Amino acid sequence: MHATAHPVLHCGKHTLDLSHAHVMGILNVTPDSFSDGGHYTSLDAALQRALAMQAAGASIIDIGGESTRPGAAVVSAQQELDRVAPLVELIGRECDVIISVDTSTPDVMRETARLGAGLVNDVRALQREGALEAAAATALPVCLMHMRGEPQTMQDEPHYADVAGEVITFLQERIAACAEVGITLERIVLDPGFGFAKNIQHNYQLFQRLPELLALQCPLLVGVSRKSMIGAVLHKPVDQRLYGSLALAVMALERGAKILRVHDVAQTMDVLNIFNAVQSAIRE
Ligand code: 7PM
Repeated sequence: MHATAHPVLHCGKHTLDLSHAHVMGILNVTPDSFSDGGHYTSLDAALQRALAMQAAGASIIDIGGESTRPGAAVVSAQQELDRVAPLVELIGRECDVIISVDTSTPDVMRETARLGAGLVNDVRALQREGALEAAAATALPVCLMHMRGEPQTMQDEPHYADVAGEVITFLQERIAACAEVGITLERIVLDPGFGFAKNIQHNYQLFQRLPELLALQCPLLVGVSRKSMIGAVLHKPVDQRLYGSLALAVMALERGAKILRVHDVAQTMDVLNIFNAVQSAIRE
């Protein structure tokens, strides 16, 4: 069930086996802590978090330099690289996980790939000038995420006639753009972009219709951990959204997601391992 045409992702020196689902742990890079190119204590704290996520079962660690959060300040390519490069180097050396770099910046894609990153995670789906070519040159897989506009303004009354249909059309167009620069389907991961230019109803409609995205023949990444779509239903602040996040994790797996982007790796691994136990019982 839900088999994509390509059962593995080749992420540099690592291979991600897509016959089962995986957890991508979020490594929060606080904007100020690496502005000097790598303060030892901040770098060490990040490494400790990365090691803990690896021990808890994460297959991928997602490192963000330029903040993708709504309303976040724009940083220069050099600032972004100064923040993220020391981490990619350090985690690449000390951990045995795939490093994903959350970036839309061509130079950051190129340089972090050189330093050992295994996945390009672009919330702008390679729409920035030169991003398609840079991603193609890395030879790494790319995660194409749906968003409309820019993080600063994307939540200003987004409107869709058919949110799932429009997300699918957008992702199809980005797949076609990738094909033109030689990024083929076996290098593409798709992400509907929960919380990006979508209101609460949009997010739940899209989540319900996640299986329709499987028709695009690429593995699906879902990032809902602690997001406002959970807060809006539960009326709970971000630090009390774990059970809501785990509920959506189960349902994302049921709907065919192959990568879950989460803050709480150990707890999500329990969900994933139970899901896998049920799945393998079905197949026997
Ligand atoms: C507010 C909104 C705060 C969003 C933080 C976020 C995704 C991502 C992010 C995602 C992929 C967060 C997000 N979300 N990359 N980067 N998919 N591929 O929760 O859903 O960290 S930022």
